[in-house]
Amino acid sequence: MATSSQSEGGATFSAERYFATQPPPASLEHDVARVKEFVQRQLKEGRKVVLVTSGGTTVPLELNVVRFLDNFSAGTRGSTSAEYFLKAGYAVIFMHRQFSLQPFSRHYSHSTHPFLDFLDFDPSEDPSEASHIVVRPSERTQLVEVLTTYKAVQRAGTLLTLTFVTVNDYLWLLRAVSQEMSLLGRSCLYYLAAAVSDFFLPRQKMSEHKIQSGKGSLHIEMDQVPKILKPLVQEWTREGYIVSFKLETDPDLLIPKARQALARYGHQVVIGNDLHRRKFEVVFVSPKPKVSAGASAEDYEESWLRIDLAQNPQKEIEEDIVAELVKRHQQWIEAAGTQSALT
Ligand code: PAZ
Repeated sequence: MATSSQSEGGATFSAERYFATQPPPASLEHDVARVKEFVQRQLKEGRKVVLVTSGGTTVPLELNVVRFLDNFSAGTRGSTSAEYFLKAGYAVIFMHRQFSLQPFSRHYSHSTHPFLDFLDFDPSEDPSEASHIVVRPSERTQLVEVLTTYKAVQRAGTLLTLTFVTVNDYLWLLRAVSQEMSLLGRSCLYYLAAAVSDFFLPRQKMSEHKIQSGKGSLHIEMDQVPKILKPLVQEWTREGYIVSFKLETDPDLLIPKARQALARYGHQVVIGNDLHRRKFEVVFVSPKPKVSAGASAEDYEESWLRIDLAQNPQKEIEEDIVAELVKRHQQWIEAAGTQSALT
């Protein structure tokens, strides 16, 4: 949401100040109880757990909200990746924007593949009296595959879904979930693919009622959302393997911004993606082994991941992203084991 007329200054909230002044969402306690139970079960069953965040956050402009700013994400990256993590044996906490794409049901999105289009009346019956509805033959193979995995995941209890709408819901939920997940130590992975607003309107500055027109142009000054990766890495989940995403529209900014994030927050990987190339190209940026605080550009390494959609239009880049992260996460767990054996 940065604009070319952005001014310097304006309030920057620290995470502490943010949580001391902005109210938690009403559903937080209930969500935390579900996460606690889920984490305990996965601990008992010895599974790794990944938190996938997905979809965009809104920034309401009024307390009785009529208008809001939004972020573009459809939730494709997050929902697709969640399926590949489940396939790789992870339990998944899928924290997503309400009504954005979800694992499994994403294959039947109302806009690209509406479910009414793959159902038919039984051809042997009169449609006006039909008692059976059938799936069109051309849709059956995919439906059986999706349904089989979906049912298996339900039986195994390895998918927990949480929803957010506003950036405030997102921040409170992320803090609470990461604090619960910290019990898992190095077995937890964070895959932060949601498109989160950088700016917000504090509750104290919001108009109670719908902003009225008729008084000329509207000027809104927003404050900066706290840089939440900092407390996430340094306080809430010190042992988690943290992967953040960086979206840019200027390709020249992608790698410098990814390195800057790693230098600032000290987490494990930034995956950079360009808005228009994100379905077939991403870049993994990570510290070279043994980089300490105050690192310079030479201390980071990049590896590009590309797929050829012309050759294979069904291929999903998330399959390769997840495979690479599963490998890196395992190496990181093993490296910690080696370090503690050496000390
Ligand atoms: O949800 P989607 O598939 O349409 O988009 C995914 C994405 C571009 C939002 C994600 O890959 C990403 O980069 N998230 C972080 C965005 C950011 O820089 O805040």
